[in-house]
Amino acid sequence: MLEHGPGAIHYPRWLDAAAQERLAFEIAAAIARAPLFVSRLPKSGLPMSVRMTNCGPLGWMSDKDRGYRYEPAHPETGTPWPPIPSMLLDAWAALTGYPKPPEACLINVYSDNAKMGLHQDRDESDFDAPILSLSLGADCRFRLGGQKRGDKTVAFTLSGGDALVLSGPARRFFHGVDRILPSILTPLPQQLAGLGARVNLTLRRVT
Ligand code: MD5
Ligand code: FE
Repeated sequence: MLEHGPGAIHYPRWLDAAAQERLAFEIAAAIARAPLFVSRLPKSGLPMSVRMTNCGPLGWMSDKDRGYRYEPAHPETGTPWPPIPSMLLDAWAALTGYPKPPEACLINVYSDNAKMGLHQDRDESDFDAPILSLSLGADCRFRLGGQKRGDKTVAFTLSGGDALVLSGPARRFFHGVDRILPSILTPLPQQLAGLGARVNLTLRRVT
């Protein structure tokens, strides 16, 4: 357990190899029901480099005209998002201790060259609930800043099986993924192989 900043707690290898495979199986089933799609930045319409989908009552997405938001259904199929797998609900309870269950689980799929620029998560009404991030597959260089864009940042590696809990001040910290690291040692479990190099699951309260 490592604290990278106030309220940013990193649990390296929180999921063992067998648990990573069970989770990969559940996520592959969710992707089969809710296909990966590409979100676009507001106004510019530029595509994000990650592909994504969601499970849970609400899912995060963005498009050119209406921007960042949560929606109850898939933007292309119009079907409600599939349920959050029980092992993720269990992980949320065990790691956050938060009394209410997560409402959204964003599934981000990174190819070798995908990244995510420094940003704050602020499309939720509930800023007091923690966020839980779980990673599968390739390592990434993760960057964590402070509550203001100009604050100093630290970088560390997130690996497959790692959990990161953001609560208190860290809930509002700027963060991003600088790059995916060579994945020879930690390929995605075979249930997800072929889709990309790294998968991140972000569980959140929204309302
Ligand atoms: C990822 N996803 O690795 C990350 C994991 C996103 C996103 O950032 O918005 O889809 S979520 C990590 C996170 C959330 C909120 C606060 C902090 C990290 N933090 O203070 O480090 O795909
Ligand atoms: Fe984020």
